[in-house]
Amino acid sequence: MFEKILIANRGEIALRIQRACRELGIRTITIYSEADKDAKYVKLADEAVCIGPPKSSQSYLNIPAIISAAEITNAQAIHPGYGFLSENAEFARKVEASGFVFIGPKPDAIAIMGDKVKAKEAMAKASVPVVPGSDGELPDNINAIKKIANKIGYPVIIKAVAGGGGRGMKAVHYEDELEQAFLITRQEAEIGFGNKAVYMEKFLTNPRHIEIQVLADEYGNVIHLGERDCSMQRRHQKVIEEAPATDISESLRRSIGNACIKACKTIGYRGAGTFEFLYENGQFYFIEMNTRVQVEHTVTEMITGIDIVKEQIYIASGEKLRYKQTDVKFTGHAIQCRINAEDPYKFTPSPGKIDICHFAGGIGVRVDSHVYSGYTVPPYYDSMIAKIITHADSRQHAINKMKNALLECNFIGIKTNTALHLDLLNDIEFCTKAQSIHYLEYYLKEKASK
Ligand code: MV4
Repeated sequence: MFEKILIANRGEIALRIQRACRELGIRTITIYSEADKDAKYVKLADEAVCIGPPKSSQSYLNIPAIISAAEITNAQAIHPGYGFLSENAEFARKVEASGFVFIGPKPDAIAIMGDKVKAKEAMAKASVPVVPGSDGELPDNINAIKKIANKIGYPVIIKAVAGGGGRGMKAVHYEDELEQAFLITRQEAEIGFGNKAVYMEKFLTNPRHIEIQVLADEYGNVIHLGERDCSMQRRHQKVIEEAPATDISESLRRSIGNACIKACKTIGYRGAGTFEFLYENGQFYFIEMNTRVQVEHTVTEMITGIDIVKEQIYIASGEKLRYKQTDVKFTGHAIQCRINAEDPYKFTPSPGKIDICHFAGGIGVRVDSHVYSGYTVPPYYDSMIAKIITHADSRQHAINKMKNALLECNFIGIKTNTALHLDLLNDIEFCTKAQSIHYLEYYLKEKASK
């Protein structure tokens, strides 16, 4: 096992990784920008290295600065967390070339999954169900593109090959919108990702977002940890996540889980990973794979009792997977609310000093947060300041527990979105049946018009 790990991230995930390291007896090195010098995990770290000014491009995205920090502190491994450099194949390569272990997949696997066409091809080959679409990248010729769209059938969606997470995509309902959408998506892809390649898929109009968590070791052992429903989102920002997903039977979970396991074995995947699917009319359609630990990994941890971050570290240190599929048992229901420093209805960021910060407690209540009374939320980064997770024997009991937990929380000095969460948890539609990826935006529009 490692003796010393550098955590190349900030916020709650930096603290989450630090906790896992501590429990494993590993010393932690934290890197931080000037804006994060007062963060809790910086104060708690065994060593902390300031790597630059607040702007991410000069700190958390600054590869040479991070590698230098690892060198001067004699780190053995680097955990990238989520966001920032976590899915940057070049970073993973440089980490390895500098003699450190990258706590994540092999750089080539990150690169393949970063190319959405290659990812889909790899999955289709491993018989994971994918969204029907173009055979790879779209050609330049508009008539050829029209033919492809006709074959798929409208509506279709054009997506950037280098995109993902909702950036660089456009739905097309009629042929006369096709050329414009193609040109715009291509231009946005070129500007946003430096790669103008785009591809086409059948546009699913009312799907749910359901994803499968996997763990794979270096030796070809792979398990799945079931699914999460992440349909409650606004502008591609998830708001509430839960596990298990409503209406997914044990046999459907097993079959989609096994398909993901087979895919991991086919591509030689290593580490924690998530298969993102759209789920519509009882069918799963693969869209993307995330090669990092995710914000919502927590709900899976609660229902399986498996510490995903610790397992990432065990896998990176070369250990064999410590669980077999038959060891994985799903217990109860977990739900997570992302607490953001923002206006609950206007969604404008609300950084600044938290004069008083009080969190909830009790059985089945988990709080993952780096903030405390007197902490100042910097304006430079993501507005998420905490994750509240509840776990109970049923979905409704987890919801009830969450409502209590949110009422117990108190943040004075900044605005947070707890009121929005409470509204949703009291919404009969949310509570009684599974909703699609469009529900939250529809709900907010309805609410605003009343
Ligand atoms: C889609 C889709 C409908 N049909 N692909 C958005 C994020 C990116 N991961 C993929 N996304 C979508 N791809 C097809 N063929 C609808 C979305 C989508 C979405 C997906 C997941 C969660 C929220 C979403 C919100 C809007 C659109």
